[in-house]
Amino acid sequence: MGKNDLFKNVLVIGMGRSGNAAAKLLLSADASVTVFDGNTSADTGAFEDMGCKAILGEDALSKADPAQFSLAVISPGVPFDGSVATMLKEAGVTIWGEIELAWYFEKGSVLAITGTNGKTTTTSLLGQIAQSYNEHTIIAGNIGVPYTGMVQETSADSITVLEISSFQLETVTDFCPKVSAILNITPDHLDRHHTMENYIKAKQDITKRQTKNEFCILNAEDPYTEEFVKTCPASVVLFSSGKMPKEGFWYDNGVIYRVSGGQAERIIALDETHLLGTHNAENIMAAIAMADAFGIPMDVILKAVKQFRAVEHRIEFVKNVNGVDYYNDSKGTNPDAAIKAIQAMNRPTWLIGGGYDKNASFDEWIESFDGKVRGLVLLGQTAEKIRETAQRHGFENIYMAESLKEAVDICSSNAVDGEAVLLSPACASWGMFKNFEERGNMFKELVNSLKKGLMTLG
Ligand code: UMA
Repeated sequence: MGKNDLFKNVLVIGMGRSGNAAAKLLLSADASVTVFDGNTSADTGAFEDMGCKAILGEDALSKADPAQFSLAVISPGVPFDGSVATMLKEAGVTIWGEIELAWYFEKGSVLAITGTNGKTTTTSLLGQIAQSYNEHTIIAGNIGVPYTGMVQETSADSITVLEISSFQLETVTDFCPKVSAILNITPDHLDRHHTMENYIKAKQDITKRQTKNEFCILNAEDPYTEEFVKTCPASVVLFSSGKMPKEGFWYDNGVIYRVSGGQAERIIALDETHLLGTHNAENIMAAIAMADAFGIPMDVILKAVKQFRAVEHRIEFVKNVNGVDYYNDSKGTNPDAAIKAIQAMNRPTWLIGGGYDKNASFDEWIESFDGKVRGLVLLGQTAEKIRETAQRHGFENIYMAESLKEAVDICSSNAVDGEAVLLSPACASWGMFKNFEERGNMFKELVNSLKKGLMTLG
């Protein structure tokens, strides 16, 4: 089907950030656009003002004859095996995700990052490196800036640095980055992908169209990405924070090396950067490896790495109140990310956790407390499940909170000089907040309103 036919009558599924940007892009390509949302009370105003038709609710969609659509563009949060996608597939409608739609319009080079954790830090860091090399750099994707909203700014000489989630990778077909990276794979989003195999497959699909002319950066210490080395269609570059790889990048004892022909050459020490922890050394190696594979000179790369600062909502220091350090790790949306945050704490810590249930297991998270967590304050859908897990592991100092405000109050009235309070929920924010940013911003507001020498009052 040619572009004109494909874009004749497009259905955009989901009226969030992704759907909004996709609709605008399609309209600018003279498509006729209908937007759909499963929420029957979604606000259609902004879309209708743009010139889109709107359909709310699945009943209305089935009555609107789904077969009329030449293409559907599905938002990442809408399951690809859910009832709406199934209805469209059965009606013979081609379904693209926002990445595939944007790719259709891409004119420059794409560097794309996926993985369970570290995506946002690595994307931001690589974005900063690329920007220092080529001003015409765009940073987009799951990071919160829809790729479809930025792609029209691309040109033959531009670089697009993308953070891509497993949700977005479920729907890629032709998308082909020049350099990709899979940082790590640990259980996450199993409510959506159902099995670990499906989740791993989605992550690996970042390389679906790559050949040996393109590169894929893989973590040699992660069993799933290490296994993928054998079948990855792209030229692989490894990084490792354990055993030295024969070729690639290696982190050992505070120093990052470049390894070539079995010879390690020191390139930078972690304490020359503003980032902390082994997980960040891995993110730095991945960003350096990607930039290097793309052809950015090492001196340019290292200068940008030294300047880079941690991203918002990721073990972000908020404030010291009455001798207590408050950290916002709202982006710790799965147990593995939350474990990294606990490991990074160097004081006894009051931990705020819990949120949306993604069918995760919390055992390893609780085990990682390792005497460091003084009290656990739980909220959200998973609170009871986490409490049961913690008690099973013999952790008893647990408080239940109805709201984030109550959780902060419990922590501020218990934590003493020399301790820390960490919001690192190990769960998504959905259900109580729009997204992790809203949760993190509210935490920061609550912390910033704590008074020195006083507790907050209900
Ligand atoms: N909706 C339905 N049916 C459903 C589910 C949702 O109609 O079954 C509707 C909702 O009513 C809502 C709209 O879809 O109106 C929301 O769409 P969305 O959930 O795709 O959210 P967007 O605002 O479009 O944001 C999406 C990504 N969200 C998700 O993947 C859940 C954002 O990633 C991304 O930044 C943005 O596109 C731009 O690309 C956020 C995220 O939480 C940060 N990602 C997950 C993560 O990082 O763990 C994967």
